[in-house]
Amino acid sequence: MSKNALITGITGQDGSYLADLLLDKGYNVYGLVRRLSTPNTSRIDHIIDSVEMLEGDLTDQSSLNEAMHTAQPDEVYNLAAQSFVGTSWNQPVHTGDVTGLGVIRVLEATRHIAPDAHLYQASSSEMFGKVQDTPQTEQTKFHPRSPYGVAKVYGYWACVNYRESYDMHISNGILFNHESPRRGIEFVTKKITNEAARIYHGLSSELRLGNLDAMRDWGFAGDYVDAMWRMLQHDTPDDYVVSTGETHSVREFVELTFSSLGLDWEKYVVIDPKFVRPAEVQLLLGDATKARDVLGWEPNVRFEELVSMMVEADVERLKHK
Ligand code: NAP
Ligand code: G4F
Repeated sequence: MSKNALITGITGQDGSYLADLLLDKGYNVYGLVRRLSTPNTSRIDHIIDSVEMLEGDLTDQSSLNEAMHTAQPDEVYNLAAQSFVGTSWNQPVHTGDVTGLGVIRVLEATRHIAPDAHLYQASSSEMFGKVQDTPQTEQTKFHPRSPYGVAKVYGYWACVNYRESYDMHISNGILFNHESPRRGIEFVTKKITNEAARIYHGLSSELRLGNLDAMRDWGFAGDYVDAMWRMLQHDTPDDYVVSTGETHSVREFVELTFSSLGLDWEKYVVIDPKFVRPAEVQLLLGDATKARDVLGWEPNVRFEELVSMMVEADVERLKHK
């Protein structure tokens, strides 16, 4: 019989790739969507008739309980969050409510209504923040550097606590940055490829950025949702770093993007203090040995391929503008 999966955050980048993956595997997929004045389903329009949408919000316990009752999930993927680090300084209380306390609400709904479900929590390498070891592993101490990072640490420990308190099958994926053509426009990779494609088509003349020296371990979202699924198939729940093991600066991302379009980035990029953060995560580099050894997971897409995939998608999308 087909399994039921409930995905919170199905309209986001990862939710859309995960829904693709689970439908391919024959799951019945339920997606939690919040009420917006204009529906925001562009990333899942291609599968909209194959998923069941349930209205709900991570700040509203009763809607989560209701969604859990309807979906009767075998697997719960908690991907919903206020996920943009920059915004978390402007909206720290909202970020804490959704990204932190929201996890407890999902855990409570699962504990009372689907206690045998396997649950995935979207934890983040932002928890390492001011890194204490390099590369970062499951043993590296957390030192978050933003209200978002702080909220993710709360969510992480809430999951460990529910696993230990109630013997529930709960796993944290400590995912490093992962990108794709479906990435939100405010994140630096998509901002760069989108604006470079606009410059290439003569639609724009500059790209305003903050700290070009920040280093990130960037992977492909399509590879990372497979790691989420593998965690929930394992007999025992656990916590795993998911990363490529390569790190690159924002500057390198910019250079590669512009050079692939035959453009000199230095003519277009303007440093704007508005995009410099109050506290920065300078270096992220993950060691995913445990995920490889225990789950058999490996990333397929590497940095150069990721950049060209995103550039090509944006050039094509903007071709007729
Ligand atoms: P995303 O594209 O920003 O998607 C976030 C999703 O959460 C969207 O579907 C959004 O709905 C939903 N959401 C926001 N607030 C909500 C609320 N109050 N109630 C219900 N749903 C709400 O993020 P992503 O890149 O797919 O990331 C997925 C998860 O992984 C997030 O938890 C993120 O923090 C975490 N993570 C991401 C990365 C990464 O590099 N991508 C790395 C580590 C961890 P709307 O469409 O209505 O806005
Ligand atoms: O693309 P970003 O906004 O991603 P960030 O802050 O690393 O967070 C992402 O990855 C986390 C995993 O580590 C997730 F948990 C989180 O949800 C999100 O998906 O910024 C990347 C780097 C930062 O150092 C930032 O300061 O790029 C730098 N940057 C420089 N100029 C910029 C800009 N970032 C943005 N968004 N916009 C700029 O103009």
